[in-house]
Amino acid sequence: MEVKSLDQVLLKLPAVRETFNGCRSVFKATDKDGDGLIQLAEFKQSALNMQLHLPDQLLEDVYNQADLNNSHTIDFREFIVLLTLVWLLRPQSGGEQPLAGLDKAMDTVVAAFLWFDKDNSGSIEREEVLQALGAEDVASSRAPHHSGGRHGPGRSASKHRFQEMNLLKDGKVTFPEFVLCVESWAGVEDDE
Ligand SMILES: [Ca+2]
Ligand SMILES: [Ca+2]
Ligand SMILES: [Ca+2]
Repeated sequence: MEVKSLDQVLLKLPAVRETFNGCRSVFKATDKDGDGLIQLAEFKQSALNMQLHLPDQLLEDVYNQADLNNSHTIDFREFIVLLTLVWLLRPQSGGEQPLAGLDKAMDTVVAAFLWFDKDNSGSIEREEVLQALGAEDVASSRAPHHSGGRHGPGRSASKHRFQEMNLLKDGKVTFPEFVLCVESWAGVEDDE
């Protein structure tokens, strides 16, 4: 999928929400001790069960990247981030694909990230959000089927969206942070 406008992403959010919420059963199955959090050992065990064949060190890196609040445990929303990272690293050939049910939702998330990250730096900077949403304004005002005087998000709305995205307040949004943002936009909660 190639993203051409933010609207395209927004339209897909209900499907993304459904897919992500469908991961609660995977979360529960992974949470062997039932404390509502995924510990590193639980994640490693499920990686074994999924036959991901990823080195231990990589699993730990991915786990730490998904642990966005540095609590050393993974809650449900972080678990989706974890699944996204694992999905990116999944084996591409042979046999049954683990996490194949996530393909469409993950494609959307990745395509949306790439659309924002204009300079391919691997993170979304403030200017890129303004640029992406600014271009959106121009595109929607030029659109011939302009219906009912709908205006795209203005510059202040763009700023607001970035602040919402910029969880760690360090001026850029990394991919794991972006996944958490998409979850917020889609309305995915920690609890059912
Ligand atoms: Ca647990
Ligand atoms: Ca955490
Ligand atoms: Ca960038």
